[in-house]
Amino acid sequence: VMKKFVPVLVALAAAATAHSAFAQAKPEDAIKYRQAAFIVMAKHFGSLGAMANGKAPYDAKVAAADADVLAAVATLPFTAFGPGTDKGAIKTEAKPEVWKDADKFKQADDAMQTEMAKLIPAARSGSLDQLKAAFGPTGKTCKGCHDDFKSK
Ligand code: ASC
Repeated sequence: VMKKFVPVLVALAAAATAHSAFAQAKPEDAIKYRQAAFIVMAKHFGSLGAMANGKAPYDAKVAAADADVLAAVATLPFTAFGPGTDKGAIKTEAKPEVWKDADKFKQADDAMQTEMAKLIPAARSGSLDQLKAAFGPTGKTCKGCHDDFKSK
């Protein structure tokens, strides 16, 4: 009887692993990937912040280019915090709470996505006032997640 179900189980397992880009990778591959995404995000988020805070001259083209990068890259790190990626051959600053409080971690990512969904059009709008209005709330979601889930 069990034999009959083996092919089904194999198919289900294949479907489940195909879901995550990192299912068959080493933990450090996922760690490197998410760190790389955060480095790129910090660069372009920082560029928007410098303009929003008057530390760099406002340049609508630069702001729009930053927005384009963030629109793609900000969606990526969450996918690389899968099970088993809490440690690996390279150091991670992710706290165990990422996996222990997985629902809360997902909420933290959702909060960032919600604010990014406002920041991105604001940064593309050509209006410094719109950029200023959207920047702070997005930065709060970065900080909120770091406070709970990133070791110092
Ligand atoms: C940045 C950056 C972060 C956030 C965070 C906001 O520019 O690199 O991680 O803002 O500092 O508090």
